[in-house]
Amino acid sequence: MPSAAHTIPEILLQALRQARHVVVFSGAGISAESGVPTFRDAQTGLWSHFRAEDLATAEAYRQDKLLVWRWYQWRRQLLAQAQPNAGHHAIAALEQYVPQVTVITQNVDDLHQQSGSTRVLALHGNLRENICFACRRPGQAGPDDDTPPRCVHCGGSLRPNVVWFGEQLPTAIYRAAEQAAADCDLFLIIGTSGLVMPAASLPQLAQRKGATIALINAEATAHQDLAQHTLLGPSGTWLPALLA
Ligand code: BV8
Ligand code: ZN
Repeated sequence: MPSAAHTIPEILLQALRQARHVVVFSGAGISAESGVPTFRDAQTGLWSHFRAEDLATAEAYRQDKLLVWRWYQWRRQLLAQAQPNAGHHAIAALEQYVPQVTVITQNVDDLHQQSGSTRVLALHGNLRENICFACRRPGQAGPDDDTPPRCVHCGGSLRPNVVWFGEQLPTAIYRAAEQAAADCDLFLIIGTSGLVMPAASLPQLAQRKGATIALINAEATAHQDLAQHTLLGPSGTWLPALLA
């Protein structure tokens, strides 16, 4: 439970109470306490064992389909054990007393959706889904498929339905995210290093439009100078205290 050290500034609580539209912008940090490794945390970050450029790109898949496929299958196995944590649940509960809540997530783990949030804009896709590398139509794969199954429509190989580096974000989803950032009164940045574009430009858009910005993260990040409020520490502790 939150200790006295996790005292929320009264002015932030007031901004939350008065908010008509709250945006929650999340990254891998919000899922860390669910046991899903983040990308850049030194001790557990996936990238610390691999290089993003070697794995999360279409070029990497062309170069070494099995390596990339098996990395994603390994991540899906981790995800199969993961449950939403107190931070996800606090965000879902927000909908009971804020007229409009939009979750914009960079994560591909589906945990916001599983915790009950009803409006989730998944900018980078969904690790649980597969599409065909050639025709991009949906395809089915099982946890034991250690080679990418074939597309039933065109015979191409399946790939995870995520946005790789160098690939465009889904246009309608990103446009909805920009509209939410421009419309909201309160923009909460949760568990992201703020390095990946164009997602990391959304907080600036919210700030330009006059929203109150609050940041919750285990450590300082690039977005800190945008935030009126910075709460350093685990989101699984701060969010229940903020949204209780
Ligand atoms: C595009 C899906 C163009 C795949 C992901 C040079 C400069 C600027 C940009 C670029 C550049 N070179 C290339 C680019 C563009 C590139 C980019 O931004 N690169 C970065 C690395 C510099 N972007 C792209 O390629 C994007 N596409 O630009 O397309 C285009 C345009 C038109 C037509 C065609 C093409 C696509 C980007 C999407 C990439 N896909 N994911 C997969 O999952 O495998 S991004 C990946 O990183 C994840 O989605 C992840 O969410 C995301 C961001 O990372 P974070 O979520 O922030 O996670 P991270 O580990 O970094 O940080 C976690 C934080 O949490 C830490 O601060 C930690 O302290 C904190 N934390 C940890 N535990 C806790 C906690 N906080 C609170 N509580 C805790 N318990
Ligand atoms: Zn196909």
